[in-house]
Amino acid sequence: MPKNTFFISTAIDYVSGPPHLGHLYEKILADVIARWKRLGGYKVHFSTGTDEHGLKIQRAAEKQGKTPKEFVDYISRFFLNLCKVYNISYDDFIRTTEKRHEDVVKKIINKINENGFIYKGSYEGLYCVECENFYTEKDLIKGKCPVHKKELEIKKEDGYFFKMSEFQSKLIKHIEKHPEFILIQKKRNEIYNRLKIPLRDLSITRKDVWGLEFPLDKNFSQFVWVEALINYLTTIDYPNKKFKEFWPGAHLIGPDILWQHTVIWGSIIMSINLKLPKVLNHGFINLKGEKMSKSVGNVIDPFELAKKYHVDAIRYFLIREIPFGEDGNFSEEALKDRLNNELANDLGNLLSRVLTIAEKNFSGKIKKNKIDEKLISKLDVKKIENFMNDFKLTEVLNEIWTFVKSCNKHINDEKLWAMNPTDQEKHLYSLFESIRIIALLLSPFIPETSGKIYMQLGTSCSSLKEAKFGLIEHYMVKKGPILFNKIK
Ligand code: ME8
Repeated sequence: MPKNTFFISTAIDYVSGPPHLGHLYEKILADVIARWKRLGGYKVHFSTGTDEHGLKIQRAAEKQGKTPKEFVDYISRFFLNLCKVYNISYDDFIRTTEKRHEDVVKKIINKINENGFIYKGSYEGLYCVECENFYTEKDLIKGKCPVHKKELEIKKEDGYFFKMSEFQSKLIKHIEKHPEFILIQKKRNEIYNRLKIPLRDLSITRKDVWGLEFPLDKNFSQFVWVEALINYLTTIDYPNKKFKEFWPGAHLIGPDILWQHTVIWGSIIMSINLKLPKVLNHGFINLKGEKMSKSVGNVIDPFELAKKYHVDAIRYFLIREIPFGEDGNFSEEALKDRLNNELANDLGNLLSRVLTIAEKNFSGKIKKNKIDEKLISKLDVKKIENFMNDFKLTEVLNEIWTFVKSCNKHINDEKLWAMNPTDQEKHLYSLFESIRIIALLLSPFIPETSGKIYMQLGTSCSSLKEAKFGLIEHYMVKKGPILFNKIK
């Protein structure tokens, strides 16, 4: 990716049913990263969207008595709406049933073919419809799909194949030379070890399945995975200006589709001589220890959750609770705890205490003063930036929170409320500067709340360069509604 541009994508979600909290989690992670990069002055392209072809969708539509297109139009809207409700700042919401996608897919398949990596043949294997993937006996757990724990179907396919086997050693070398290709080391090792087993060619066509027509033979539709992965090129308008500006990007995805994004996508990308992207692999959200998924049926509905809790509290909770790359549990009890103790008490009270004194004793006007070095030494912006560069989002929040607590402790230790007005004003200036910078650093995570804080401070920030103390000449503050209501 050229300097100063940043392309981040989420997976495109299957529209076999409405979104659950796992889908939301991924979008929030990507949103935080995209917002942070924008604050850092990057030109960002952030894509998300829906994956609308394949047998799984076809069967879900049949169940509802709808045509596949009617069905995907209906379900895709839930995903779009999810982005609106949760303030996901995407630049492009891509649907694989769009014409622009079909056009790019055609170009890519033709290019792979011209480069000599497609042939006609036949294949029989064990197929998981949920994964839209063939498995070998070795992959199975107790004879069932390793991801969905469901029986597999035997499928015989005549069709076209992609010579993926040719890329095995290149992929191994790439991982060795560029470990950052797969962010999380444990999962990187898993892929690396799986690549020691001979890599089979990939069947890339299907018969009588809802999908895009295969450009080389209209008797076939395309295997959904290959077509879906190409969305990452469609969204940046391959092969035009935007593509040149933004490729290669960073694909944010969950653990179940790491193989597809590293081995399948990696091979496709190599077959058309492009630079490989990076894969940012997060963990699963579990419910009572089990992966939340549509097929298991143990899902949390993010729309229902947003009716009960502030959207920013949900965004904050998911990132603070689950370190990037690890699996984590969701529970409403834990969400309430963080909402009440951290957002309402630590952050909300900090703002409200300082504003109360400023309004009572200074009518909200606080002029520039010497910065309290002891207080600001508790915030290490560089450390936060480094964490962010390594996608250690939980650590970023931990670090910011240590500073929020330090500000509260400072008020208590100094007995701010009981000081003489001259000293009080000095401390208030440092505290408002601290809160402004806290709001700035938190804005990718809880954007609506940062906006509310800025309003009450009578100022706002739009760049990480403003994370410096002593920038504001004077404050004219005004207390507003409290940031977070506690929930019993
Ligand atoms: O796999 N916790 O779509 P999908 C965290 N269409 N993330 C989760 C999750 C959970 N419980 N459940 C799902 C697909 N995800 C394909 C992708 S991309 C070219 C095609 C994540 O709807 C999952 O890991 O099953 C994936 O990254 C995304 O949600 C979409 O999953």
